[in-house]
Amino acid sequence: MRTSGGVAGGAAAAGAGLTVGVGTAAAQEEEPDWPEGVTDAPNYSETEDFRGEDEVVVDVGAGDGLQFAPPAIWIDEGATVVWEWTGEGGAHNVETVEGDHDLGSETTDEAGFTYEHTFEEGGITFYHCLPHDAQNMFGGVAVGDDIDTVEAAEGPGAMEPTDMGVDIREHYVGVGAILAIVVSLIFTFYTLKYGESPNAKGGN
Ligand SMILES: [Cu+2]
Repeated sequence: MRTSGGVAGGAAAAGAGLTVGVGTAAAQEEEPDWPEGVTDAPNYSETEDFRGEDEVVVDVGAGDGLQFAPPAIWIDEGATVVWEWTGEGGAHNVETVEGDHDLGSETTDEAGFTYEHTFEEGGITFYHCLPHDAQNMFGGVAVGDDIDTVEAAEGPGAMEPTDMGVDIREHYVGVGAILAIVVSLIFTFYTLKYGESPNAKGGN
């Protein structure tokens, strides 16, 4: 029958509407608006916020030896970052690719070697290890509160369509599903009340 088909379709649409609705409820927080390379670092999942601290240590040659860790940090103006070589992964350096701060260490494989930079000015900088640029040995430093930010999911468990570059208009799918339910219910109601054929319309 047409009417039962309409109800079943409405129920299926209701399920889709609920799924999208849950997605929009995910907690959001601010992240620096990183240049594209920073988030391509193999160990990047989110920005680590070290605001409030005077000094932050970043390992050079972390993970498989070809990573900075943590790869993306957010610090206060005036804070110092100390890059510390692990000795793993061969010779590395720290060098600005683009951004507001000039970073440039020597290239070495010496364990315990350090390079430090005090970030007096606000801004965002994307840096890399030149010998391992092809391996995405990338990092980022965001400084101060006066920087461009984007909304980001908190934690790796909160990946939602909107955080993966899907347009916000996707949420209209949920609204559309609810409208479809309402329309099919109204259709069902009128079909049941007034019947399906003109012959039935007159009643007894
Ligand atoms: Cu390297």
